[in-house]
Parts: sequence; C-alpha cells; structure tokens
Amino acid sequence: SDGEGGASVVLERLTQKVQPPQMYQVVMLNDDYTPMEFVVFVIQEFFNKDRETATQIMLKIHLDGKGICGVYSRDVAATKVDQVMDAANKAGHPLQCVSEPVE
Ligand code: NFA
Repeated sequence: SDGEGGASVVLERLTQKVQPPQMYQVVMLNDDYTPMEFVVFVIQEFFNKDRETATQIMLKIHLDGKGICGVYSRDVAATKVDQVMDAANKAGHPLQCVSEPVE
C-alpha cells in the first residue's frame, strides 16, 4: 500500500514539487490626515512589530506613499486588513490598508 493518497501521491512526488501556498502582503497607504502616532500604534498592535520597527515602517509609508506591514497566508492577511480598517474607522481616521498577492 502507498498509504494515504495512494498512487497519486507517488506520482506527485516523482513528477512535481508541491507548491507552497500563495502569500499576501498587507500594504498600508499614506494619507494626509491620519496621525503618525496612530499608524505606529496600529503597526505595533496588529503586525507584532516593536516601536522602532513600527516607526520605520510608518515613515516609509509617509515618504513613499505606501509600505508593506507584513506577509501572511490569504486568510490571515484578510484578517489584518479588517482589523486595521475597523480600528481606523472607529478612530475616525481615513487610513487605508489592502492585501495583495506576493509576486
Ligand atoms: N501622512 C500622515 C501625516 O503626515 C502620516 C501617515 C503615515 C498616514 C502613514 C498614513 C500612513 N500625519
């Protein structure tokens, strides 16, 4: 017996590599109104960064127009976007955040 998967798993191992899951980067966008301190807080809170790293990411977004806060599986990235958008909306800030597949 081949065990679980049978002949197909043998063929797969002989003929192809199993592809890793597609990863998604969570990109935050600059705007003219969201306070820098709020952005630093959000990056620390939802992307598990220390204050220094969060500040560097915030400044990159501020200067370049956008920046990557983290890279995750599709469902985790979607949850991060929801958490950021909820926090921004509740605080009355226009901060925007999207997820996009890594090339
Ligand atoms: N540009 C905003 C400001 O000057 C700060 C900001 C940084 C907003 C990163 C959004 C993202 N207050």
